[in-house]
Amino acid sequence: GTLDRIDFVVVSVPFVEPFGTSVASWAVKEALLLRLEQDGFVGWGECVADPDPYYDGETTTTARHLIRDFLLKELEPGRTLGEALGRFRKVRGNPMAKATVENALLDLMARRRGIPLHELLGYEARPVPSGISIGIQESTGALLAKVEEAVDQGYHRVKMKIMRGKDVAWVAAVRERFPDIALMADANGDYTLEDAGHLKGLDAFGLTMIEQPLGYHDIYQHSLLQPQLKTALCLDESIHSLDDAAAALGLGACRVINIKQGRVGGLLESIRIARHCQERGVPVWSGGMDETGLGRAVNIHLQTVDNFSIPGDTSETRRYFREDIADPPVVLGPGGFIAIPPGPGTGVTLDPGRLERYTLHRERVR
Ligand code: OSB
Ligand code: MG
Repeated sequence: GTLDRIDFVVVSVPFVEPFGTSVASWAVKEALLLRLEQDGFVGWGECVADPDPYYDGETTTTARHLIRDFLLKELEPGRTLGEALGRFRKVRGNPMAKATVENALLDLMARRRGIPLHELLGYEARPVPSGISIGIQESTGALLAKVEEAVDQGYHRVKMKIMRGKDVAWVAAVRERFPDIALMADANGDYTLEDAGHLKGLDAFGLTMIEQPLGYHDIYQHSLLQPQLKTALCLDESIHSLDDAAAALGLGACRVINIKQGRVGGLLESIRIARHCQERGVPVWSGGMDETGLGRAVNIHLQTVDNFSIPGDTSETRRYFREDIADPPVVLGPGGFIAIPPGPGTGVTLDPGRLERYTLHRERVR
């Protein structure tokens, strides 16, 4: 059926502290939200693009353009959800924009049916493991303090950001202090193949994986690096679709894939990737994009899918925001696990007062 109303809301929610990678540092979470209303039901989608092109080429502004001028057109009355999403194929690239619309439609559909998102996708609820991604720190002392806090809180795995000049010695310091934790490192593309010898130095620390050491769009050079390392490589930035994932596995470029549902065009493509990987014995995990509670809930539902067998970037709300726009907050339950928010759709609701407070821009599309 037709949608009664479509709105964009751009929010800017301050982080508790800036989040730094090898490429950029963000002090606030700026996100494009899409609101779809039909017959009194409302579905929301959060776009994972940043306002800048420093993690990926898409931005909140390009996503707004793609959604408004190209993707929403495909949601014509009489078309099923599957038909409409199939039509998105003719729009090249822009998976983050596509995922935003898909997420909002799936949330709307699940709410109409009165069922949780994971059930709409066909998966059963289960407790989701926790993981934390610790940004680039000023000193190894500061890093050790962050890791200690995370370990005390019961996180199942710790990911530390690395970059040139803050890598082997920093991982060594963490590993020496915490010999038994599940630890991994994410370089966000800071190295080249010429650094292979240096990166081999990371093999000594029993990392569960090294995420995206080489170019942000590269698969081939990772396939040359992987055989030189004992440690499994994991691709993040380079994977935008099932085709990319198939290329990476076919070339032996990695032994793990980070699925960020927003980066690969949505939940349905994520499930296709998870299956493809499962058939080849490659585990996947759910990467985060520092989402608000809305996008984080989507990632939690996704982790009910088979083959999400490694803890992801799913952390407590309080680690990102003093005040979030969504309820309920994500908290670590018994054993460090996270419960799926109960209720229809994503299970989270946006608080009108907080949404208003953090809104930068609103646009009624239809
Ligand atoms: O590379 O995984 C990444 C956040 C923003 C952009 C890129 C990345 C990240 C994270 C944080 O690592 C994950 C999270 O806690 O949501
Ligand atoms: Mg990453």
